[in-house]
Amino acid sequence: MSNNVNAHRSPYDVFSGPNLGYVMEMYENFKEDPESVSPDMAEFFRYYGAPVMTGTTGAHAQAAAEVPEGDFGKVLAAYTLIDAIRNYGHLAADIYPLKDRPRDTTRIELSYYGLTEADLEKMPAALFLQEVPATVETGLDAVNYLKSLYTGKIAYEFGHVIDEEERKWLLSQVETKAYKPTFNADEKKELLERLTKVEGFEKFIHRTFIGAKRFSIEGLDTLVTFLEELVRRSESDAVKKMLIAMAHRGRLNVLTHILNKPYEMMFAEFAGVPPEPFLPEDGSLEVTSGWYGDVKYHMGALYKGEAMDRFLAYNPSHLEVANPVIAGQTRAAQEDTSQPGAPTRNEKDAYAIMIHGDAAFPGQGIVPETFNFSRIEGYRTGGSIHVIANNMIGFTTEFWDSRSTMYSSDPAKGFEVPVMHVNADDPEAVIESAALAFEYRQKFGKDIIVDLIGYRRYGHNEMDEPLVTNPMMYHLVHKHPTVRELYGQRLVEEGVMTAEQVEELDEKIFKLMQAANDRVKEESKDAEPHVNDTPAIVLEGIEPNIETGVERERLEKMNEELLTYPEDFTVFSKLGRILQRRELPFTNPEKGKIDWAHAEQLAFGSMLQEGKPVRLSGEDVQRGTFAHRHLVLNDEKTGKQYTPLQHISDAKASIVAYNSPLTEFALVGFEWGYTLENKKGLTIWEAQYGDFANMAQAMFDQFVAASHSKWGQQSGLVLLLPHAYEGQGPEHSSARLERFLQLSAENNWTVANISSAANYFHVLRRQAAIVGTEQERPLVIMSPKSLLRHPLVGADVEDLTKGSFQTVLEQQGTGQNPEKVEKILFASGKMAIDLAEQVKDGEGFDHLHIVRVEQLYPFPEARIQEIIARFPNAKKLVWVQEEPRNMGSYSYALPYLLDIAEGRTIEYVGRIHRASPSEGDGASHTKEQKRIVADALKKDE
Ligand SMILES: Cc1ncc(C[n+]2csc(CCOP(=O)(O)OP(=O)(O)O)c2C)c(N)n1
Repeated sequence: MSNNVNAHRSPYDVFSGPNLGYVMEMYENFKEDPESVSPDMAEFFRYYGAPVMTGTTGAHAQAAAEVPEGDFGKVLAAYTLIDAIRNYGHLAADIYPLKDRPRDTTRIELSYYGLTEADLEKMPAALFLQEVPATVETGLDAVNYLKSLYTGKIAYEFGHVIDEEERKWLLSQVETKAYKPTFNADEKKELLERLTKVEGFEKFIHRTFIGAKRFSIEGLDTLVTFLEELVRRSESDAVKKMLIAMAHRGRLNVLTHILNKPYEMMFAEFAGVPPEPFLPEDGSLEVTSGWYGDVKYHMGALYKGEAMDRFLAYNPSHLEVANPVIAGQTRAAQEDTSQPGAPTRNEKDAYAIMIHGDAAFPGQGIVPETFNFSRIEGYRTGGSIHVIANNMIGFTTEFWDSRSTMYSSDPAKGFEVPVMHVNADDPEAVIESAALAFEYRQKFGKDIIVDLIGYRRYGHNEMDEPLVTNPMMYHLVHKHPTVRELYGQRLVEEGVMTAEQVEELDEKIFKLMQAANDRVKEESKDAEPHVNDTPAIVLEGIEPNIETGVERERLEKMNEELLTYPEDFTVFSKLGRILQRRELPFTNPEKGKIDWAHAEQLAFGSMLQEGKPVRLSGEDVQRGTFAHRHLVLNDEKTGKQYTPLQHISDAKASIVAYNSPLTEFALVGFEWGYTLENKKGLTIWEAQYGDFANMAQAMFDQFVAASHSKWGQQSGLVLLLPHAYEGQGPEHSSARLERFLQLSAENNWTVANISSAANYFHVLRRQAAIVGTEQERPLVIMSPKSLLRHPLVGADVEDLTKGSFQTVLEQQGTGQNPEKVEKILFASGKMAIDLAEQVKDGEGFDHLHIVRVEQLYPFPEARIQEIIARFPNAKKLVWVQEEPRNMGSYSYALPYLLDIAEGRTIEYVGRIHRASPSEGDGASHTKEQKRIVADALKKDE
């Protein structure tokens, strides 16, 4: 049968001539008085609206001619029934392995529409199906045929897919049974063997490592079958990389059977001996691990297949958070960033598979956040395949306490994502659903969901007794045969295998596992447990003084190019004038300095010329929250965009800035994922205001701060978090610097609060220099607001042509008479500039010196020691900050100050302990800020 079923044509197509005239007359009557027509007809008109006069020729018209006069109401009812089967068949489908949910057939009963079998037998099947299978002759056959498709082991929900072409395609695939497996005996035996391995692996661990947590897949064994089918199809469709995000459940099985992590490695992990000796010698498997490590069901792997790579993302226990990470990583895998301009992309090269939990999917907000990326230019990946590993329970919580929707998948419907609910006990149906999901993704480049419905054979983990909390479900589970047993029985019934052969297969697989475990025991006899020392390279930190200056000629030429626009491009005139001032630092330095955004653009441009791409993403980043950046310009007349940095000469890499959706949590995850795959340049996330970074806290805790130590995953992600006390109230003041400092250890990242545009230029370039090297680590910048254009912050061209990032700067003007200095102030970022504004050239401030701590972590202890050694009479070290005492950097810096104080006293100047980061009104802020500056600068009596 062809794929040409016209599943959604208008029911009016079947009427022509006098029949159509009759229907129209009835419709007119209905409009005047709905009760003047029969109830079924009234419902039909309500549903389909006014009759339309299209499709009155060809097959339908001929078929219509065969409808006996006077049966219009019945035909209309039959149409409504057919439509209902397609739309509501899922309610009656056989998708629950435990059969503990009623199958609702109400809306697909003939009687519901006033129809009898005899009525339908009088109608030709061609009325309802364009391509009629040989066995289908009458309308009744057509109804039964469609019922068999829509109420079987796969239930389809396509009604919410608005795109007509897509919906037609989906229905036609179902109605032509396009992907129904037609396995021969050998293929069936092979499938049973694979299912036996999936089950055997879990059983073997259960018996051998008693009491070990493994978050068994059992009850959803065919999740592996599903992935196997995706692998098969992807490989034959020239996909280069498949990237999977999943949580704990079933992960070990997926690692083993999809990522090809050897049984020996898995058993070694359970036995607590090093798994590395069992890595395949052919180099096909890459498993990284940090020095501190993580539990085995959080570890990922990369399998480098001959045809395609398969990657399983490392994940923390936080459910669903790996989804945006894998989306970002997939995006990077699809992109080529090695050419000037914007990156180019091939969405067929790589795709993401996201495996969700049925409780987590509707419960976690990061799920819709990630779905929202799926069709947005800067974040799309051409469709992810989603699987809800639906075991009908979350920990001990049953579905009615987990969600307000009927299906776990329902929240995705707003994104028009087609949904299939599949009975996980039927491996062939599972394969069919995987095939349809893959082909849909490849054809339409959009997301699709398979809600794989099974059960959980044990408690949340294998030590839990689920009968305590979920007795009704578990009475059923305990009686329920396994997928392998069911499929084995089916093959016996079909005569493909004997019961003995099924049994032998089970024993064969058990022996396979046994042999693997024996090898582990034998070869690990003398193995030492892991030593958890931080590697020396990590402890060494970033090599000091990486030279990051750029020749003046290069900067000057680039600057000119950045201010040259295509002839047919009109920059908004006021902005054009503002940008033109960027000429001054080069032509008339007395009149203008290089401000923050200007320094940033010159840094970006220089990176592009060095082959280092830049991706900037965040809310309103093209212009910049504070209207400072203008990396992307908009033509005042046409609205066309122009990105000058995409057009500079000698560029060898791409640059792009995407205004992001109003999302933080998933977005940080996305950009983080991007950095794992693209190791060439800078990937930057900028928060609108730093306080919104709060929304992504779990990403910082679980990934950005800790991934190197846990999983051996390095990233050079840059976070720009506007932070400074400028009277904007409790939220828009603080990026919660203290949280980043609290997470700082083992050189896991750099945390900076910079007070000079030149130093910003150099830190960006230093960051670009370490990406992709062993020194790679994230960079967290408390970025400025009012400082963006502050004259004391601006740079001269010469500041960019030489030197390197300075972890510490000394305030010009102070400390000129070392003998006279009584106290040394330490401040960062805007606080340092507030002090600088007062001390000016230092006159009247001989009693103090100011040290700007530009890099807070790693704390530049040695540099600071060198500085304070120059001031023999300084008896006091004063930490000055804007934030309350329990926030900001004071608590973090205090132990370092104590270390270097050598008898000097340590003083704190800043806001007192507060529950909220800052006062709410501008006047109080100004007063408090003045008080802090005055306290810090005063000469002690
Ligand atoms: C964000 C988050 N909240 C809570 C938990 C604790 N937790 C672990 S598993 C689980 C139940 C998950 O249920 P479901 O999504 O159905 O997946 P299943 O474990 O049943 O496969 C919970 C609440 C967690 N891991 N992550």
